Amino acid sequence: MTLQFDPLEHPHRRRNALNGDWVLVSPHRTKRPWQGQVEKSTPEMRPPYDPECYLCPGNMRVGGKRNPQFVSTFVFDNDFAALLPDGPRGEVGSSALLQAQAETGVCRVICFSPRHDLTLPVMELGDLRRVVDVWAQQIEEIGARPDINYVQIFENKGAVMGSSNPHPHGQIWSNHTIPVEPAKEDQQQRAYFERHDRPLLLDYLAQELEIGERVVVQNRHWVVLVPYWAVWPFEVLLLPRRHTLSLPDLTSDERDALADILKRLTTRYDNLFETSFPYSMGWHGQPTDGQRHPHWQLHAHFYPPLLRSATVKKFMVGYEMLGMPQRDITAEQAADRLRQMSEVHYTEMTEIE
Ligand code: H2U
Ligand code: ZN
Repeated sequence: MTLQFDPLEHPHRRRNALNGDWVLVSPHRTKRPWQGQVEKSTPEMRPPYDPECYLCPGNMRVGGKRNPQFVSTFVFDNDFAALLPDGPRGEVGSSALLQAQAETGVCRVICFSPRHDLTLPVMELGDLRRVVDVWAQQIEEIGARPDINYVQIFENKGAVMGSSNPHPHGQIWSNHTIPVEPAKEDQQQRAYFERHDRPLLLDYLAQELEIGERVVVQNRHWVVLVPYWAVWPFEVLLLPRRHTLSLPDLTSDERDALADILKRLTTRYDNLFETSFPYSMGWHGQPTDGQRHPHWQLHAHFYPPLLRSATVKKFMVGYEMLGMPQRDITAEQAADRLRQMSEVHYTEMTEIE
């Protein structure tokens, strides 16, 4: 008897159309992953101002510089930058096996708010809109430099993701060369565009909207979905509906809608395990080499490590380091779970007696 392949039952691998990688999916391992108690952690109380915080207004940073009394967002050059702007150019390649290239770039830190106790889901929409504007403005400003060809904006949230400070902040690292992940996406999107004359992610979004089962939340300009090829338990992709190459191209209305969807997504995230949900998120858009890259479609990735509770997280070890990434809970189950979440933040819910 030959068995019919059922992706809801049988181990399989899925291809990431955006970067060309594969992920192993083992749905049979957790038929009912949501049984059992979800541990609740007591919400961490933070003061609106922390005299010890190097990101709070008016405070001294580690390098000896003092932050201004900023009232909305604040951007500064990273005091411990991983890339430096004015280095030499050059290559050494004495053998095919030993190659190096000089790399230069600009690294900055963005404070999302002067308030030490806030996070994206509990910020006001108007303040989130300012964060969107700063992201766009920074890409424009740094990307205009002839020595910078890619600007990577990201946020590491939570101690498990290596964030050094709970004050709401993100980072910018920008390079002369295009980093590995966007370079893979560039290649896949370019190949698809050459073949189909349509941006890969626009076609992908159309299919996902038609199927519906991996869509988490949407508004007039944006869609959040758990990608078919997701590796992290509650990984999502945030996509504009319109063909958009880069954050600075967003209209004012699209930026307002982005603030809305960011708040709604991150609120759902926090509500999942009633905790400040950790993740690394970041924006991918076209390179800033001065050319137009119509095969590109702007998007953000959210990669959260939590699996079952505020304390059970996924580790990329063993087979995943040596073979390929693997997941038990399927993308469809994760999307369903996120769809069920309230858009009222758990810290702001009033108990019904
Ligand atoms: P993370 O929370 O993701 O670690 O980001 C904080 C960044 O802030 C980090 O890259 C920088 C670190 O280099 N930093 C400063 O620029 N000045 C400081 O006084 C402390 C930390
Ligand atoms: Zn602070």
